[in-house]
Amino acid sequence: MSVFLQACRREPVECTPVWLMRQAGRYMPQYRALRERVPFLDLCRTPDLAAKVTVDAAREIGADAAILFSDILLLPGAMGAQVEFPEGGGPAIRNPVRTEADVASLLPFETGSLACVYEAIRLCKAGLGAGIPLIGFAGGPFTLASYLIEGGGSTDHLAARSFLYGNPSAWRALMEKLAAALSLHLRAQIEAGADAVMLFDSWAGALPPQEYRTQVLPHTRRVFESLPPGTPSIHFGTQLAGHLRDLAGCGASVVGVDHRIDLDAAWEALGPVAIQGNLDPAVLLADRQTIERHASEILSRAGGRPGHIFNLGHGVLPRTPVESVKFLVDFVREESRRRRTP
Ligand code: 1CP
Repeated sequence: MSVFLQACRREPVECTPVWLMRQAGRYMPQYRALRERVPFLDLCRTPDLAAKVTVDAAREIGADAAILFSDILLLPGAMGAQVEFPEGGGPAIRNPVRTEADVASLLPFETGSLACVYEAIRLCKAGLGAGIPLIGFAGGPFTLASYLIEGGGSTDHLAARSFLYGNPSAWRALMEKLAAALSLHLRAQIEAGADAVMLFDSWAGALPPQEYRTQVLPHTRRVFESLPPGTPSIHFGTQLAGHLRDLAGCGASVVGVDHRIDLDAAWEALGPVAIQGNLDPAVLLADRQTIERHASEILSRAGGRPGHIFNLGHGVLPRTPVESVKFLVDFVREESRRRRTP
């Protein structure tokens, strides 16, 4: 079995598995060249192109796992949100959710509307072979709700937070709709061949722990609990240091943490789950010695305990040199193997 899947199960491994969020993306010249010709959503919706981007990126950097090239906003799009990715700007939703009636008019998700995603997964599996596992994914309930309500990206998520406080029954209905859709979407990805699935609840840290615990987490847990038993699952979010004790019970086998917390402190708060993280993506803009020093520190904080998957604290930054990414991946593999050799 691959070191990535072993680590998801907290089994001992010969070296620490490593992959990077956004490992297929704008820091890669081949990706930028492809994007000159193909709009982002077309790329996501064309199975052979999405699969090629996924497989090429994982192979080029030597990652221990591939993540499907897609986007979290495809699912809201399949539920009636008019999602656009304007060139050079963040995503936009032209018909944001602002009232209880807007929530009611979101369509129930049918997997047939994202058949292109499942086809891309089948092609990825054929291209990757048995050696490199594939991660399928979706956005977490709070993060999807935030894009739907804000009508795009947001730094403070104020519209989403005030919707939660001001319309508790509509919020609950929205969470229920999203959780049902997420469960179907993730299960269809697993059926198509994804070896593990990940929920990116990237912005859930915007909520106070009490609200997160009561208004979001039960829905997240229901999604994870609906997956086929034994399927490795990852929950990721940023700025969740105050939520870790709650996240320990989210139902995922792995919790991804960002770089705003020490890995060992996070693991202590989480208890017996696997952990993924957590190098500051900005470290990859520095020289090799600096990359080595910071990656070593994370390996030391993991302390050789089973169940650590090395990753960044958030996605690879577009300015990152490809050579630095490859250097990091090789370094983590070699250094973690060296530390395990008596
Ligand atoms: O080429 C381009 O200009 C598009 C840039 C881009 C890419 C490469 C977007 C637009 N999405 C993606 C791919 C993507 N998105 C992946 C592919 C797999 C990988 O290599 O990791 C994944 C997992 C995502 C997930 C995603 N999309 C998240 C969660 C992860 C995170 O970064 O926190 C979020 C929040 C989005 C929304 C989104 N899509 C794209 C952008 C620029 C954004 C963020 C905008 C914002 O800040 O609100």
